[in-house]
Amino acid sequence: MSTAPSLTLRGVEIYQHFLDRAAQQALVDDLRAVQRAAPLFSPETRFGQKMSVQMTSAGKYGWFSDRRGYRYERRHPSGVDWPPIPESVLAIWRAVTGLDRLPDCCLVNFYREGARMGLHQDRDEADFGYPVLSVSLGDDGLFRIGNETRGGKTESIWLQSGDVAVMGGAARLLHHGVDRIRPGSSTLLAQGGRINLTCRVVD
Ligand SMILES: O=C(O)CCC(=O)C(=O)O
Ligand SMILES: [Mn+2]
Repeated sequence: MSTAPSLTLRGVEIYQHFLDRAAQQALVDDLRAVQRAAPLFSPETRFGQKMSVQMTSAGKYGWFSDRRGYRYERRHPSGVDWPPIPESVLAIWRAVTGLDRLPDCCLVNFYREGARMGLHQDRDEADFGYPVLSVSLGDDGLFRIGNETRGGKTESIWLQSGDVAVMGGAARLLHHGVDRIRPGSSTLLAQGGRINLTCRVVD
């Protein structure tokens, strides 16, 4: 593990190949347990459209969306508590951010072929002083980074399995999204696809 980003794009710090194959595999195993406790679901946007990404969460809060809007919920839609954030994920947070404060939510996004995530800001949290940390596993994902305001020029980078990205400081509120994944680009996930973990301090 290194603690300096290998590249910075618009202030987003990207640690390429941060996790070796064994660490990626261990994370996938831990996430399987998370998904058993809190199965993946397909939320609706506040406009009533089903999102192409499936998700679940671990931690004190889970991120949720439906026609009432975007928000954090204390429980999975089934009514069960979200499972705790795996130690393997917290270890990445500690190593990269150096913070004592741990994330309240680890959102797990699963992208099958054709899934995408439109440009958005992460702004459902109370304190934007804390960074957002994201981990990529499985197939490559084309990550687009824009500006704090909507519109304008954007830049993209293919995030690969084992890459970690941090949006903090001046980059905390940049618009970002995933245009598409590259199916078959990784052998990590037996069923293919891409997993993204997004860790955030919520309260
Ligand atoms: O999948 C990604 O890399 C980004 C996910 C994301 O931006 C989010 O869940 O808010
Ligand atoms: Mn986001």
